[in-house]
Amino acid sequence: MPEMPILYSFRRCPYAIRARLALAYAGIPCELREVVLKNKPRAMLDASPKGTVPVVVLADERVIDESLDVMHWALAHADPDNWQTTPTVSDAQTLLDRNDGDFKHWLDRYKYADRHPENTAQWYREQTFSYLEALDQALLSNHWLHGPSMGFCDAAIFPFIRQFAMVDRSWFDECRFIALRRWLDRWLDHPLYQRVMAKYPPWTPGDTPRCVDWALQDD
Ligand SMILES: N[C@@H](CCC(=O)N[C@@H](CS)C(=O)NCC(=O)O)C(=O)O
Repeated sequence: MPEMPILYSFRRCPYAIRARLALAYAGIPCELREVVLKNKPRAMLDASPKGTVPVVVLADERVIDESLDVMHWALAHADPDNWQTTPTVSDAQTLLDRNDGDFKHWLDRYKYADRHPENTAQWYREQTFSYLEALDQALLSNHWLHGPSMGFCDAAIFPFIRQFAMVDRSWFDECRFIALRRWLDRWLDHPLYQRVMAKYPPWTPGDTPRCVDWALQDD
């Protein structure tokens, strides 16, 4: 059996979560190296000097260090439920661009409003509403952005909405974006999500490799 890809990951990072969702879905076992962002391992920085997670190092030493690229690579390997089908929502790519652009920008300010005292947390939250509204509308007639079953955009966007909801869970649970709330609940109950959120201690060089076979992992 060829050597497994190495995945540098941080459990709560939304970019790392979307990468792990795709790897788990595609059934690609990995050597998982949990990273402490304040103390990134030398081996990770040697592979990808920009210092963000996720980073995948393949057996042939190729490096994939953008989360969407990790997803595409995983799905090229296996896509059992057709995650790559065209989403039902016509502007799914626009939603994804907005997610990684403006929405992430405001999400960071909402989450860390104390570090951005020019405005209140509530104000930062309001800046996300047009995007949340668009997602909510898209989910009104279908369970998933891709239609009746989940797909690439669902997996790519979900970890960011999870993070947003967790900033003030009681506010989110009462907010007007009802279809979006149901979509989030569907995700949070999903075995795929639960599998990729298993907790691991940080990796240090010399550790026995922690091989994660997502399919067999205990939830
Ligand atoms: N465009 C990158 C962004 C990844 C990213 O920013 N990850 C954050 C963690 S959520 C990170 O590693 N930040 C570096 C740091 O905090 O030092 C991707 O899609 O993979």
